[in-house]
Amino acid sequence: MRKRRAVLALVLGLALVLAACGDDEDGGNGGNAAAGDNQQGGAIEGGQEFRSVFIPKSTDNPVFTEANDGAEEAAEELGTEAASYEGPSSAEDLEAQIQIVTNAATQSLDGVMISNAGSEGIEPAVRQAADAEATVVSWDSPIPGGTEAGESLFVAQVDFDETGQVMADMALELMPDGGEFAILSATPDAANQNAWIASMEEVLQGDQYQDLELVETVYGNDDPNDSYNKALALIDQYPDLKLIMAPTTVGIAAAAQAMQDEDLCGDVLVSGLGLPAEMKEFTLNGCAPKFALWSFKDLGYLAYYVTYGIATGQVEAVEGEEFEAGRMGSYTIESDPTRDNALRIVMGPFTEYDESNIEEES
Ligand code: RAM
Repeated sequence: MRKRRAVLALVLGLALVLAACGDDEDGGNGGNAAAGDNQQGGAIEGGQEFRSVFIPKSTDNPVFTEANDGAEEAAEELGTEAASYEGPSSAEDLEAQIQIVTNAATQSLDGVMISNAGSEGIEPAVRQAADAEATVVSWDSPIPGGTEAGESLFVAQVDFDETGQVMADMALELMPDGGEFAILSATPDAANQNAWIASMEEVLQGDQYQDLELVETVYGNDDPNDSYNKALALIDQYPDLKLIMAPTTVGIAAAAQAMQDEDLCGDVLVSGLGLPAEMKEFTLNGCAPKFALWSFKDLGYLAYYVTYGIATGQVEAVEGEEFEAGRMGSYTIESDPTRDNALRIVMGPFTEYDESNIEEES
């Protein structure tokens, strides 16, 4: 009897050593069942258990519903459980978002996919979720502290510096003779908008933009009424204002509506990042002749795919790694040039909209 126990202990010990070696090989990155199954560049395969939460900045914003539709499409394709869609009802309610991430940690979820509504405030909760073995992937708006804060990867919609360039170029095209313009942003500490604004301000230093004068940046908190009122306040305060640049789908639609209601379309133009379905009317009537965006549905699809891939050990989440995510094709993980100690993949592309394509795209 004693001897049999000793043999059993030896076998168990060996199994543990082998399991530990396996973990090392796959980088120890959140993997479970399928660790090491996937070769570099391989397609992420479905069928494994994956319990997750998909967290928008707020549930009252249609772009996030589109992203969640994409995540559901990915779940169906992979034959996995759809993520539960949970977010604050307002993008200003940072505490509610932090609470959802904290809950994910206590529920032992495999994946947390988040568009960070705030800035560093979310980091203790992200750390808690990562320590509880959840794979945390940000999409749309990243976790500032990156991998050190517990984020495995950021699924960037487009390159953040390119966003600044695109907005500066649209501003120049809309006011070729120069003049005053203002930025109407989302919440004051939204990680994505702040990075885009910083990059736009840098681009504006270039000689060709010297006649564009940025007078102020105001915040409508991704709330339609608040954004509408902030747009009205801008035109009151700056009678010579020629353009409102809104790097938020909520802000741009509200500002365009405000200019239309004030009969100011054409005098004060509106541009930025907008949802084609919400902007069509304003593009065709000249309130917002030009704006840009990417596909939120594709972004949600890709975020779900790669989070599942990391959580199941098929993707290690290391720099230089290539993988294939269903209908979105191949991506290579790279270090994020806009944050220290952070990894990203870039989805793209940007689509610019104007009267020539708005009808077919919306
Ligand atoms: C709003 C949100 C979102 C941003 C878009 C452009 O819907 O702030 O985070 O990506 O605008």
